[in-house]
Amino acid sequence: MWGDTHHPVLSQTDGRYDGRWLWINDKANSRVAKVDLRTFETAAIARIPNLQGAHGLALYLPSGKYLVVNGELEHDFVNDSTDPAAYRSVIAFVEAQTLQTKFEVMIVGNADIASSGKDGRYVFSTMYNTENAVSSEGMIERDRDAVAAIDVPRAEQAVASGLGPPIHGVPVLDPARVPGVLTLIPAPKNPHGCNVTPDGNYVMASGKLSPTVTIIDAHTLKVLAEPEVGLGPLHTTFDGRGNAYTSLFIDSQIVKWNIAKALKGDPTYLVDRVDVHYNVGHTKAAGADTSHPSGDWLISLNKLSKGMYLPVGPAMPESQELIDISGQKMHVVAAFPSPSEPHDAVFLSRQVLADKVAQTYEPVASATKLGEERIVRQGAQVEVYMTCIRSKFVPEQFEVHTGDHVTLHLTNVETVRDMTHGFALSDHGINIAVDPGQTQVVPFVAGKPGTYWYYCTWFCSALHLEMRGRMLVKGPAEAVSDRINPAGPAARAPGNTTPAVSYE
Ligand code: CUK
Ligand code: CUA
Ligand code: CA
Repeated sequence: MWGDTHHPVLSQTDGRYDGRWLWINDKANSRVAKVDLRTFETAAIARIPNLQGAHGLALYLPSGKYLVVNGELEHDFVNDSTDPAAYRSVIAFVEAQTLQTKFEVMIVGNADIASSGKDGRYVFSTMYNTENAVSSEGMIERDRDAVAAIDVPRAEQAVASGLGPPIHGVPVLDPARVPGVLTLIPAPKNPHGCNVTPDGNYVMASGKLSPTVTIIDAHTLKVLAEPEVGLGPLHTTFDGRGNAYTSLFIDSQIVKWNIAKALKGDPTYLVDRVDVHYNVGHTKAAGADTSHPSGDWLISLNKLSKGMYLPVGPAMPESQELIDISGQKMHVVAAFPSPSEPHDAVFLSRQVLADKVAQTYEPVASATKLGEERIVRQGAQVEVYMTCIRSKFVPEQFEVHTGDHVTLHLTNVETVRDMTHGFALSDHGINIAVDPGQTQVVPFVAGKPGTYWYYCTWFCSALHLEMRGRMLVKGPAEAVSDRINPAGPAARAPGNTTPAVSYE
């Protein structure tokens, strides 16, 4: 029920963000998720076979056909042994819309961060453990590790001609048997960030343990230059005007440098550096993953805040900073605390979303309509079809037996944007939000006999507190009724003589 998410990726059409989908990795559970930007809700989650530690994530460009998912953690996925000599990893190609894993490329070592070329040929991944070691010391033995370049059309051909024997249902290409599918480009030392420039010409591998960024030609795969940028370079982003911005974890800086000058060996390639607070990890400029960055803003996602904010315990809030990059010099314009940890970000103009985001949910065919609320009982299976609208649940009462398997189908019949209602059920571990037009389905087992109130947990009107109802749990021998409660003043408890108040 939880994930370790790192890297959000936005869908693109013609080299621009199109505001439709966002994908994100779950490192801990080897999964990817797809978020529908009409609702900002998760539309699908899929597990990737053979892969452990789904880390780097990139969209294969320009088609957007695949997500490239990097396996960071080596293991023996062929025989499930614990023998490190058999440890391998995979870079998975997952169909972006269906989340089906189409094929994988096996690597010795691991894959860290991913980025796609722009012409449909190569995708790139940094590898910090070419040693294939299992200890921290072992992983930093070599002075150079690698950037992996996968020739995607070559891999597709190989899969089509049966060169990828299926492992756990997925064709896996072994580069030892399929020449040309994988090229390893040497890069120092435990390289981390992997970022293709907006024009698709270069891949930047940020050195991490080396104070350099390795510039690789994205077409010929040759190393072109290795400019020094500062200590602990982690990620590089772009303004579309020929400048790169690299985060420096150890120096706690963003450094701006000119790509053409660095390639020519012009010593004035460093343009500007700005202090951030503190220990920046990812940095992202607006639109930097597209072919058309907007070149105006950059965000610095900082791992530590070192006392910038209120002392709220041994753990502190972390920090993010917004930086104006529209001019020659960078300017930090805002810093704000954020929960641990602000990892990576994508950055798009709100205009892109303006005509995409839904005002309310389109009711599904199975949505309960006003007046059609009901209880459907089959033995110990009980379906409760409920509606909610300001400020009432219907039914306000239903009966079940202890131990019944109850499924609540709750439809919010509001037609106004932002009129969310919540539903919490006492002592049953349930609290959900239901947005306008949305139907949520919640299964649970009825607890011991007694009265359990459910109540709205989203402050929705002056009658928010009154928006509540009862689940009456009966003993096994007691009769239960399928009648849903009478509405209005008649629902007063016997003996209560206070007249009902009516609200418009
Ligand atoms: S990567 Cu995932 S652990 Cu996003 Cu720089 Cu840090
Ligand atoms: Cu509905 Cu509060
Ligand atoms: Ca290494």
